[in-house]
Amino acid sequence: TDVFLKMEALQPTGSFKIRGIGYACQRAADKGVKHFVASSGGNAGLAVAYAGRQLGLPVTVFLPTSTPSLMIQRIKDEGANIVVAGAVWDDAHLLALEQSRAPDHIYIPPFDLPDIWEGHSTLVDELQEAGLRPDLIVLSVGGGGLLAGVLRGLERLKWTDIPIMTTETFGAASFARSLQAGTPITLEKIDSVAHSLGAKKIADQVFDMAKRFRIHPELFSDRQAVDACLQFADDHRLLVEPACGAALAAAYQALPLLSSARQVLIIVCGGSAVTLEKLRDWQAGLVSSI
Ligand code: PLV
Repeated sequence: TDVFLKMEALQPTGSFKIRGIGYACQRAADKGVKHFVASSGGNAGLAVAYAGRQLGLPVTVFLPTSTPSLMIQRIKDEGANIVVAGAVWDDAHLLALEQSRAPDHIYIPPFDLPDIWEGHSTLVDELQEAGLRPDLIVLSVGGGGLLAGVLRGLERLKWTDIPIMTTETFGAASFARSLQAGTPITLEKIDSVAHSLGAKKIADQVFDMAKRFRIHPELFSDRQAVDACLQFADDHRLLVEPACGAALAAAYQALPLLSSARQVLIIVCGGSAVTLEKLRDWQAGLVSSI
């Protein structure tokens, strides 16, 4: 199997988020919006802060208390105002929505917005430009924005036969559990070090889009996701979050679906809320692989 890596970790702000969020912010600025309000587990907020600075507009980011201080600092360094509120992203989201009702303000959510999916879909156009038509795509799912973008891109190219392996951790499995239930369900809590996958519920529209595709949901333990990040750092000299480690774990665990494919594309979605020390601490504190 040839494994190709789409290195979204190398984007400005360290994740794929700037594709869709940059596009959404640019469109809003063109329409005369004067202030961006965001909620985020971290990476989406960093992307909004970056886009706001590029566009010369102020940004306020609502973050849950689970956001690591290094991420808060990174967002501050982009010049954004920060409000830390609520235990998980869903709480921060409700507060940000409220705040964005002010005149000329717009709410930029982390994943549930068609403009964001449109921006993310450019990732698939780049595959075509590079002459790569994979026979399996592996990607992580939080609220489903990355998945929606990829599905949108595949539909545009009429590549809808390409199967998708979605990866999550057991404690943030809102998409896999929803597929099982046949309807989007809300998790009672997020229980994973993959904080960036921590949306309690997948976007409804994304769940509906996914029905038109062959989706193979896979779940990994936090330990497997963290181990994959550390292995990846050794192999490719690049740090990524456990949210991304979940996708990498599919390869490091050599899942049969990957071994039977000819050309696999793994989206290395990245994530800035990570240090080598943090990964090592997690690894030391987590129970062995399930
Ligand atoms: N993170 C969102 C949602 O958090 C955020 O606010 O930053 N990989 C990384 C590194 C991410 O940061 C995210 C999303 C995902 C994967 C999942 O993307 P999604 O939400 O579009 O499925 C709660």
